[in-house]
Amino acid sequence: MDIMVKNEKLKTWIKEVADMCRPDAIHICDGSKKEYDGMMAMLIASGSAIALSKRPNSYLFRSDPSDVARVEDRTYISTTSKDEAGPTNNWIDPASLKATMKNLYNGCMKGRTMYVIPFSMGPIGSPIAKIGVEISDSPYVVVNMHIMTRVSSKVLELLGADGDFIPCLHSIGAPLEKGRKDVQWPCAPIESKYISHFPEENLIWSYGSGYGGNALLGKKCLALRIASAMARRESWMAEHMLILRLTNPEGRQYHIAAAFPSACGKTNLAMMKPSLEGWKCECIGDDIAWMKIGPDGRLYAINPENGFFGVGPGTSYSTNAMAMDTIKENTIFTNCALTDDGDIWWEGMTDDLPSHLIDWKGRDWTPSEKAEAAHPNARFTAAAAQCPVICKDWENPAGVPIDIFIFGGRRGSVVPLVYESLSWEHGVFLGATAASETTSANIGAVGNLRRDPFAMKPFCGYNMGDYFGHWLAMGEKLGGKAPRIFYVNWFRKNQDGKFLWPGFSENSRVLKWMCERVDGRAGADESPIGLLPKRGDLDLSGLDIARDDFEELMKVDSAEWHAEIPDIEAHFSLFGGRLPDSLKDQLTALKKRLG
Ligand code: OXD
Ligand code: MN
Repeated sequence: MDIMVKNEKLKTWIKEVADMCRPDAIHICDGSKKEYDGMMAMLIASGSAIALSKRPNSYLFRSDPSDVARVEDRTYISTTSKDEAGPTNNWIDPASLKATMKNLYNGCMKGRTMYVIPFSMGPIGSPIAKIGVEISDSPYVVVNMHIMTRVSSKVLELLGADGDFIPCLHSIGAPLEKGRKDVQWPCAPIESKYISHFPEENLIWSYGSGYGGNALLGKKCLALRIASAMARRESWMAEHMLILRLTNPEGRQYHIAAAFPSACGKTNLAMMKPSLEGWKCECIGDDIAWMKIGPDGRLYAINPENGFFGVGPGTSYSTNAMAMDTIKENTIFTNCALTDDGDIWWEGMTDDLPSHLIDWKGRDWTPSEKAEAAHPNARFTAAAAQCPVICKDWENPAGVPIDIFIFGGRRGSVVPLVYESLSWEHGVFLGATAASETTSANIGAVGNLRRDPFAMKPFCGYNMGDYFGHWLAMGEKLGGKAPRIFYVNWFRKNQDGKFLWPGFSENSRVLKWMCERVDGRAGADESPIGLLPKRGDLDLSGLDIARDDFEELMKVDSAEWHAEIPDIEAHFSLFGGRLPDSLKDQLTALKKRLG
């Protein structure tokens, strides 16, 4: 350890954690291919990973059935005052949360190796990057962090003796007694899982889960919850947004950042193949955007991640061919089904069902089975650089200038395909009131409507009322250079429950209208909720959509919108005095426009 770790804060922290967690060994990760291959060999030998004969250098993991998604109920923002965490976060005061967790951490790594993972969010050494160090007793976490972040001994060099980093402590919470054989996916029971954030000291403590955002602490914990609190202090933005570059047939580029709740199609949109002739889409990121105002006064975005942790089910060559090509090799799969010839499969991947599979729980599966073969939140982990449409500027430390923000969610009714905000303040109102039917990215009921402001409800590291205020303040700073704001709903259904809009590549038609709005070349109709494209404004050439269906898709029904108001009022009332006046004014104005 002394050879590699020169940083005083890191040395002290490693010692403190080792004294508390009492691992059998300590391994300082260097991020090399040798390290990755060695860890995978060990994971195969222990029975945790299965090498896939059909996909080069790719592996399947199966988690414990109790540990399959983020655990929002067990996720905490621990600030000195409860009000600082706000009404949308779980809160326990730092002293008692730390006391509880120290008890859990006490001896929790016995029988295991403690990995020290130095990583950079954003290109190593770039002025916008942030350095984190995750300590974890999960080798699965190490291999995933290798893909999702930049793990490297260069990070330690950069830290030098006195550089600062964000400490991210993780344990699966399953000490291994001497002589006991390990289980395939060790973790702690749900009631002792804690995913804790201490934004006042830029500190993360996670215990008990090995899955996704609970355990890969660079992603939701650092790049969103901790970063959002830093961003507010330092006047920038950390958002749950994909970033894409759209180029029109004349070669003009537009950069779009879009916030949708988890498992609502961010990865699909980020890698979309436009159905419109001559339009091109390139991916910069599929989940997180960090944005700063540049020297020209515009807002510039970077993707702090290095890979995609995408939802498998529903991904296919017809819905997202670019994702399918991204995961052809060098990919980690979690909770997918295994085919008889050594490949993975999930619901929606192919039209025909395989005649036999091993399901995500390791049991035989045939099409007569009622249960899904892959878990609905089954994931792939693959390097962004493998994406065939990754933008050449995706690692440019200067970022890309954002022209358009999109908010949205999954709504079977009420909300039309697309509309534009009337102003920045109205756009912030649209973000603040965004609602979506819940998905399996979180443990809990699926399909219930919930307000998920800016798709950040599970990820905002401070009082959401102040977060709304931060958006308004950023708008003031950006002035006339602020991105235009739109709201979309790809998921509206007719009375028979059929989707009214084909989605996927056809969403390029909606993006084209937005770009033309930016250039002042497309028209719109005023409606009580915002600006809607008229039929002629949206390029529907070559698309077979019945006139009635289109009208249904774009319908703004006053009675339905009136019925939304009490829910918006109840949502706003949560924030009490922290709700900015301008959002109250927006609600009053909406009511007035609805008549
Ligand atoms: C994700 C999520 O994994 O939002 O990106 O759950
Ligand atoms: Mn996400």
